[in-house]
Amino acid sequence: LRTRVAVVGAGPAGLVLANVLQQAGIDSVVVERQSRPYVEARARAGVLEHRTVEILDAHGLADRLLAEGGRHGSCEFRHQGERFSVRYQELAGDRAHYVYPQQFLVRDLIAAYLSGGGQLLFSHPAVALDGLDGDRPVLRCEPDGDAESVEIECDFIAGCDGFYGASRPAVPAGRLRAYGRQHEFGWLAVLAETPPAGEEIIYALHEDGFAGHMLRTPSITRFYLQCPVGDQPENWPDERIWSSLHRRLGMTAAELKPGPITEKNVLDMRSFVVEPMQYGRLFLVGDAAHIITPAGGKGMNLAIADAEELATRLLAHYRGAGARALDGYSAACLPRIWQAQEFSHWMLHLLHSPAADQDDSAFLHRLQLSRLAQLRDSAAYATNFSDSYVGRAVSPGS
Ligand code: RFL
Repeated sequence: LRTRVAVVGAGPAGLVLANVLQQAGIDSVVVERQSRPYVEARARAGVLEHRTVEILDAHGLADRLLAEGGRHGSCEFRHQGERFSVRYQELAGDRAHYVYPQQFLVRDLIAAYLSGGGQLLFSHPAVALDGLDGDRPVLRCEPDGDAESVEIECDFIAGCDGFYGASRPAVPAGRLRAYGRQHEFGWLAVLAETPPAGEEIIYALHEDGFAGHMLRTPSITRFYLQCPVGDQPENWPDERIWSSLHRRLGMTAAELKPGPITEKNVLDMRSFVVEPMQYGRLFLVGDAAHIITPAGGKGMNLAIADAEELATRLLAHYRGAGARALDGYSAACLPRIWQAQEFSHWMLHLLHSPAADQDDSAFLHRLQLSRLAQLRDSAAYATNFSDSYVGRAVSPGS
């Protein structure tokens, strides 16, 4: 096969990139390790920033999301019986979040790409990326089953294959610098068939640990429960999950009705960034280049922002702007990524109860309570939070 841009991975990053290129008449082939039903059912994120929706809408990719997604502009914090809301939409100049499950967006992006004539090879894991420092890189896939391997010769490879993909490891040792942190607590992520208990995302600080109530759809809710590092989902039978949620969120079973739990995973609470996000003709996009904890809901938004940045630069390159357009990709993305990392880290330490066996746990807990009080009492603090939480206002392409 031959194409101009080979895209590895059909997650939000790869699919936004492929759609934007296609609309500009630049051909691409997307290869995806998993099957179509699998990626269309993989429930992960659900919070889209204002700017992300602007990017999608500018490319005609937001119709369903705008019709079906909920618009949300305030969130609630709880601690020891006290509750207060931060109206971030008001504080951030009418920017709001849209709540729309990631798998729905992936489904919409796949449909748009295929209906435009795009080539998307499911169940085709990339296994080798060669010639990245030359003019004609080659991507090799080994399809599931007995099918023969596929080679795609291209101008550029976009590595949009997530943290555990094949792209980043294809860069020779010593060419990328990695910055990372493994956090000292875990999160049990739960997906349940129960309506949300109210219209706001709720962050509850509790001596047993943080609990989060996240919106997804009118009948499905995501919850997070802080747990020790290395904890296992088997330690969390459904009854324990519901009783912990009720206790930490300060809700009765009538307010938050237990329903079937469809997923429980202990998340790897890790932050990670590589610099630069390019090696030769390979560009790393989204989770392939950086991961962020779910605190603050930034991962999918960063992935889509990277994809848009790369698409804009590839377009400029094919319109004759020369190599400089592409060379600036990494430097253009990294400030936004570090800003999101800093926010997510701050949020993590706002939400988490320090482990009781930590020497300085009482001190850290006082800091946590001070952050919460400032968020409640200081308009300037809450405005700064809102600006970061809902994402900066930048028009697509600027
Ligand atoms: P993805 O979505 O992981 O897509 C990568 C795709 O690449 C495929 N792949 C390969 N394909 C071909 N060959 C190979 N060798 C391959 N290796 C992998 C994979 O099958 C997959 O289809 O990365 P992308 O596009 O960069 O998007 C990133 C987002 O998915 C991620 O940042 C978010 O889901 C993170 N995240 C959240 N982000 C938010 O913005 N808001 C949220 O509220 C939020 N909640 C979450 C989250 C992530 C979670 N988990 C489980 C990781 C909640 C959870 C529970």
